[in-house]
Amino acid sequence: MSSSAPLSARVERILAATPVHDIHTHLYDPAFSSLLSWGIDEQLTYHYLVSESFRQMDVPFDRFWSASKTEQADFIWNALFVEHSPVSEACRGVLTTLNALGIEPRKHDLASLRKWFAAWKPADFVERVLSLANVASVGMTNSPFDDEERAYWNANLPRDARFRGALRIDPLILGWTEAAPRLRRWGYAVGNELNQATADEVRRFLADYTRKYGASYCMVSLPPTLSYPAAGETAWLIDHAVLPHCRDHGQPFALMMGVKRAVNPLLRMAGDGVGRSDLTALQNLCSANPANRFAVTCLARENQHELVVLARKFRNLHPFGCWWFTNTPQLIEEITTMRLELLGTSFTPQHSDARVLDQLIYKWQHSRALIGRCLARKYETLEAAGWAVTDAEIQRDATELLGGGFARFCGL
Ligand code: FIX
Ligand code: ZN
Repeated sequence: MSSSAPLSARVERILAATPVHDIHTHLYDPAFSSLLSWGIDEQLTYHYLVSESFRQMDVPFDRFWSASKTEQADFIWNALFVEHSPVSEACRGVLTTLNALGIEPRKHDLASLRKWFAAWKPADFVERVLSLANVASVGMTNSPFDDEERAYWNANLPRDARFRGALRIDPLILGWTEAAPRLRRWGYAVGNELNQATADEVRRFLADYTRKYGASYCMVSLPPTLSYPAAGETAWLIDHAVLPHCRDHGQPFALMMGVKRAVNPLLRMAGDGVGRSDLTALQNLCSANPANRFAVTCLARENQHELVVLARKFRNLHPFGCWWFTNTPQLIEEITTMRLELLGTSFTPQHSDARVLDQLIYKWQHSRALIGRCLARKYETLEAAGWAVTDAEIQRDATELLGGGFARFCGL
């Protein structure tokens, strides 16, 4: 396609051809076999679909949770695809994924879809998905507090370098009372009191797991009630352990702000909600710790504008992603356009948050198209002002937005 082709087509083509470095997912290196989810039943029982399905079926919670995964997938397929039109973003995602895999979903029932997936060898399926999604690397979520995952790390399996480590520390800084005895069991001499000796041991723990994971950043998800500075364990641990650790290791601290865990526990993992954060806490973090870098995504739509304005003020702040309830076409367009208009290209528009390997296909197909549309509209306004963008410039920007900018922010 020549540079005389319509701008929107050039942008679409370049974005589609640019490999993405997906900075945050819940996927695992294929060597961690029992932890890597894929296939139609996993897609259908994704927690986004679980919460939607309960609105459309009257299956009691206990009945659903005591069912096998196959039966749960049957319930969800019937409720969301057979008895109602699958217009939600998460439902549409299943169809985009199947379609890209060459399957016409209306010509199949679940039994034949299961057969189709069962014919794949996991390693081949990984290659197929990464290639269809044009994903170059996958940021994992690695938690030292996950026993099943820890066992894999301790087994020192040969690693696939495309699956990149990220140190996840929610239980450490949000649940110190339960975390401290676990650290002690693992050989870190943390006391009950928060003092320098305990901080040093927490830092040793963070350093050990950073090395084990080859982590390029350290991450936490936070409730909307976070305040900083503040009395209490969370702010103390951030100040005395996490931020010094990040400075020592040249790592950003990634914050996912605004999740209200277990708003409805009957929904289990699908039961988390959203709340508006007070971003004064983030402003204080950025301004009090200029030698630290913060990569931040906010779950509440109401926090998006303030996040972008803060990023204009603090160059140690890098907004990323349209997370979870904001990963919908309308909000991606709104948020990405706002970020482009206030930050240029100095942010990372999207991460997939995929939990099922197959989802990389739809999450990136949908997001690439939307990011491309927002970008093309901006370039059109530049052309109107006499600044015609070249393909090389579009390529530079696409590389930056699809992970290049974040890699630099991480010091890679
Ligand atoms: O905290 C997180 O990393 C969230 O992304 C998850 O907790 C959440 O369940 C999710 O998958 C959202 O997309
Ligand atoms: Zn996540």
